[in-house]
Amino acid sequence: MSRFLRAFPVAGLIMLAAAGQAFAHAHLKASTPADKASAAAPAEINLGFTEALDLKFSGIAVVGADKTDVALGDAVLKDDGKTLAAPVSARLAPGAYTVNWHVLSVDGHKTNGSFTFTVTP
Ligand SMILES: [Cu+2]
Repeated sequence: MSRFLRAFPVAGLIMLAAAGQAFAHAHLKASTPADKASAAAPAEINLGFTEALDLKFSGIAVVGADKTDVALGDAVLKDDGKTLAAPVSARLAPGAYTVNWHVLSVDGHKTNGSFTFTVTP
């Protein structure tokens, strides 16, 4: 025990809790399509996270350049518990798209983010 922790035990606990949370949150590790990728129309949006997710409170939305929502099938959680995927219902026309995601990791923390990709002709 350092002198600091003896003098400020509550501050020490808060610091430990904050450090634990930084590692426990689900961050997007990899995706298909990848961030800023130019690729053929994807059949599925696939997002790999650093932590296991709670499917019930996790979701993916894709928006086209004209702000219209792209129809996706129901999102599923892959066997590793960390990969969220949703089938793309219709073939995407060439153009720019934004993926918006939100997830709840099993530690109870919510994270969200977005990235873009381009479908080539
Ligand atoms: Cu967390």
